[in-house]
Amino acid sequence: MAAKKATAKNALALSKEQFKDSIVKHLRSTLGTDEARANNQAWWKATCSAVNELVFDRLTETSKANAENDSRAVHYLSLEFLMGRLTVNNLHNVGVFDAARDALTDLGKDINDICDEEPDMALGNGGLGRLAACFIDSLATLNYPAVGYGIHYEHGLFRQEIQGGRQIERPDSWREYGNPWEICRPESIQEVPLYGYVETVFGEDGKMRKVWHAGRQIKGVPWDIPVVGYEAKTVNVLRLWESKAADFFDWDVFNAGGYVDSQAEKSQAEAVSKVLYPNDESEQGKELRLIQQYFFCACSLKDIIRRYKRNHTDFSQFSKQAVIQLNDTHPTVAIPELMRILIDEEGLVWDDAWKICSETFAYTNHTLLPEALEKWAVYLFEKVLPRHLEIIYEINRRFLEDEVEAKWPGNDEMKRHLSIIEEGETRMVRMAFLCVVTCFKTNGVAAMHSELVKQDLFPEFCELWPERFENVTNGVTPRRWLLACNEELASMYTDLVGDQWPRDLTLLSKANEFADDAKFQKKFMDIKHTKKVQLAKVIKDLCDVEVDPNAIFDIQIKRLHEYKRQHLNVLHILALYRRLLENPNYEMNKRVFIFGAKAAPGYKLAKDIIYAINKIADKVNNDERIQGKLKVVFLPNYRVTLAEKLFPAADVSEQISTAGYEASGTGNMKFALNGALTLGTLDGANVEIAEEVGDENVFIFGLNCDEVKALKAAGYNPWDYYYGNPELKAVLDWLETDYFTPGAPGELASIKQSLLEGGDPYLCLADFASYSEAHIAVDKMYSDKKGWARKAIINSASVGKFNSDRSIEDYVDRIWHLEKVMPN
Ligand code: Z15
Repeated sequence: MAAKKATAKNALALSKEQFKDSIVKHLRSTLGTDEARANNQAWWKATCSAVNELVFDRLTETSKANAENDSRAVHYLSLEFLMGRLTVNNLHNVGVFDAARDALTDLGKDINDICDEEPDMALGNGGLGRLAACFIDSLATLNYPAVGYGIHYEHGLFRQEIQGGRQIERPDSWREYGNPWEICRPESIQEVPLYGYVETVFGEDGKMRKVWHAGRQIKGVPWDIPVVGYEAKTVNVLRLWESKAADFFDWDVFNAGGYVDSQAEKSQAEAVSKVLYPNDESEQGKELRLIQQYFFCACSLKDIIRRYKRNHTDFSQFSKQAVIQLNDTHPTVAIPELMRILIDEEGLVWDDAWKICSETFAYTNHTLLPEALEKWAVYLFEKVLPRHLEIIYEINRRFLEDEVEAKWPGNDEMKRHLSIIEEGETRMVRMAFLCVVTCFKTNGVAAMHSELVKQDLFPEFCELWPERFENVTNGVTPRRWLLACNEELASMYTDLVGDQWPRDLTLLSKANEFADDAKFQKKFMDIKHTKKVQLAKVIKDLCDVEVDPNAIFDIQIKRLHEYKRQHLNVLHILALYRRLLENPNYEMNKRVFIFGAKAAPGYKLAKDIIYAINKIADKVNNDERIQGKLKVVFLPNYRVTLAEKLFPAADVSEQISTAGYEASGTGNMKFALNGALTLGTLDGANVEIAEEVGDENVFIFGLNCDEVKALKAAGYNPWDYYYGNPELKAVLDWLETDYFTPGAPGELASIKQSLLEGGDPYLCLADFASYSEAHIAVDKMYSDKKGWARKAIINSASVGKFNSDRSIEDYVDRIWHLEKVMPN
């Protein structure tokens, strides 16, 4: 089945014959091979080169249009962009997917095999990085002038192998054999100073100036990745900086006979963009991480200012032309860097520089977890960025002496409480405070999260400046997460509502009228079945486990974190397994529990949970007594490309974080869009999903956010639940035996320990009974085929709100205030 698309009316479209000619031409003249000798990798690159003839042309037209218009643009600064593969997406967005597929078929190649050659661009950890990727897709689709700025990591997120049930990290080398999508731009290289000291000098006018004498200089080399909007009118860029040794430094040392030293210098400089830090929600105190942050912020600001200066001679229009969005606090150092440039290099006075900064920067908060709220030791700042520390001190002094003093006169306790500098044994810079004090807007990523940002995280700042706080609920791009990953369902929707739904996802709501239509239900559920058959084959290949596509596919895919509670899922699986063993007639639909998750390499408990899932899977999957009613699968190396196969095949979407801890979630949206039913807590965007699809079409369980807070305040005691629920006690005790790890009792005990002696910080035991009941409701509902089909359809048809195009329009209306620019 092929998705019908707007190919015919797309002026850019290539015919099949033109595409064939172009691929063959590129095999020969770009790749130095031919049809007879080329391997699949060469075929893939030739296909990309054929598409790039269209893409690069649009890229140039877009940047010309923006330059001519002197357009206001958003600059999305993010340490992570989790792009995944680009080929299929770009083929769809340029409108030539069908032509490319047919051309390759004629040439004797299967487009799926060819596109499988592409490595994932995994320059991100999880939700935050994937959100950035969806946002730049939507910005291009909506024809907004935008640049994504990040780091050109040599190694993206590690590749996960499972050996003996345990996670092993292997380096990811996405560009090892060349990447046809990136363009090096040596003409836009920047230099970045680091370390050194600050000198105070007095000019002839008697005015004091600060001069930062850097101890070292590194070079930033920009690589541009084209970001192809749907139907390819706009092609924006993602500009990623690679660090290199500064030229002059090499030469100086080299000439002094220090060849070896210059090589050491070179490898230190190159270390900056070497590897993505693999922690999703915490990163403590690593100097190289601070340098990464500063490196890409400094390069990006210089780039933004260079472009601004082409059309302007002073900075009076700067904040009119440029808005800079900080994706979490990771790029916060851009704030003192812009202050430094304006004051020390451009000669502005403090007040003018401050006005520009506070009209230019906006900040998105993505978490309330205390361990994820960035703080940097003052001594590290002083060592790496001495001038920036001075500037932060001055920002803080003015904030405390002017604003806090005016609002809470004489209240020193309040000043300590709100200071950007946290006092203590090690003095720390609180990056989130610096953001809120500077930025004209601070936003959360789902309605509930944005309320908590105001009430729990920044209550006093909210009293000072209530108008600065916003919500923008997250979204996902329907091009990747429906059109490209589920062509069967995409095609069914195109037949139903026409070809505009990949822009306006609310058009899918038409399907609600057919939710009870037997023929429509059959078609919808047949597609679900097809996707389950496809996934079953992947599971067989990767895990050597046979699963029945008629079983309920119950999927939890996300980073491994205690607050996301994969271990709650595990406890329930053990309870089901135990019920089946105790009662061979226990009534239930066949169920396959599928996990995908990477653990941060240093996160011991997270890795223990992965081990437990794998050990339990071994036992359960090979236990003939339960007759295949229960299967457990841990898919190794979860990443965007695997996600694209999982969302379309899911019946149940596990969104089971402790209420109040998942800022939004975005996987929850991809599941619902592809017709899975959410089994979840009232957390993050689950709340809004339930609102859109109706409470009767989701399975909500557990404590809500207020109840979680109240229970914690009252003194939560997990032992009460342990002794109060015999089944829960039995499964926890099971973890201490050697049942799942024959001959090695205690290998899974750390999980039980964290839930009892460890205090169960995320209330797994408190929510267990409710979770278990919700699963029984899921099982009952699934037995009613028509009832389930109806709910699946309503879910898929009702989540138009979670299109990232809507998120971007919200950012534009509430924060960025951009105008669309249509390239020629
Ligand atoms: C990350 O992936 C998220 C928050 C963070 O603070 C960091 Cl460091 C990484 C996630 C949230 O956990 C998730 O709920 C949210 O949907 C996502 O960011 C995008 O906003």
